Amino acid sequence: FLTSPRTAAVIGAPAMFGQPLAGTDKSPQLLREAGLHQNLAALGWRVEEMGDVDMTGPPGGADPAAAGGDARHSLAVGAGCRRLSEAVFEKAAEGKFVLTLGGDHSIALGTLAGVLRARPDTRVLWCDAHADINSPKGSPSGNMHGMPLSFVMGLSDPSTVRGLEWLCETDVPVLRPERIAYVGLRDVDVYERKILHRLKQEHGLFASTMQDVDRLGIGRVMELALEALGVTGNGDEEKGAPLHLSFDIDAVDPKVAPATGTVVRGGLNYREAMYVAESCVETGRLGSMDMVEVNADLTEPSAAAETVQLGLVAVASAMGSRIL
Ligand code: 6HN
Ligand code: MN
Ligand code: MN
Ligand code: MN
Repeated sequence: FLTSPRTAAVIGAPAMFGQPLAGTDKSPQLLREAGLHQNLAALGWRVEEMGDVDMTGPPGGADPAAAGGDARHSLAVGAGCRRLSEAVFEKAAEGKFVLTLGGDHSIALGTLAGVLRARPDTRVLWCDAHADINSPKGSPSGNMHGMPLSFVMGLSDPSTVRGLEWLCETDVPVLRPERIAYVGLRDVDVYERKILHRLKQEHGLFASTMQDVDRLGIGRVMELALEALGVTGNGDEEKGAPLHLSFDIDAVDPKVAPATGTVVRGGLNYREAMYVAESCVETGRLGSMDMVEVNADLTEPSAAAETVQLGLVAVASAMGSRIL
């Protein structure tokens, strides 16, 4: 699927309407300014910078706050994600590695729609403190960064949400529960718990928690996750399914990654976070990645800079950075 294996398309998705706190929209630029391109070039990548997708709202500029209710700002989220999905689709179809810089996690609605359309066999590693599988009705907050998987997995009907109609009109295969694996979970809502239990029982969904990391260690957890996804890869580029890594920085412990909007204590430590990225690239199947939920406006500058740096290093790890 990577016909242009050493070319990485970098797409900025400065989204903030999937949650209530301004600042996630600045991250693509902060990650670039911190040296993203130089890092990727040093790893041997040819970098194709696509700039930022407009994530602000529907064409014509209707008030993004006007739509929503159970799915807040759905017009803005939907319109932005539609544009993002087109950009991701195009680059994935060209056989390039697609790196998308969020933005809040609602952008995964766009990245996954694009990558699944181009590479229907895609498997997803979801590294997050949260399950992001709420339906508009089940969500306690109405924030769409907690919902992307519900739509991409066909659990909520996009045609019922203003701004998301395009998702059913486009030829995007549904992401089946067997094709997603969670790592880092520790804050799951009541409704989400029901869904995860059902998907686990009926489809063998792989949903690991921080307790599993405690018990088994990150090495075994990642081994099980990738095994469940069927991407234990032996480096054979011809065989096996592509892998997408959706990396929510709040998967990492707030002591290490404080600059994010929904902090939950008891997260991955620095090395565990790197290990997640490293074991993804080691499959030889990783073809796309999201780096999301960095919000440098929420802490004092040095803590924010450290979080941006962590995001950068996680991207580098996922894109082949080696200790030895
Ligand atoms: N994220 N489960 C909570 C909600 O509001 O639905 C938190 C979601 C957080 C989403 O961090 O990407
Ligand atoms: Mn998330
Ligand atoms: Mn999260
Ligand atoms: Mn099934």
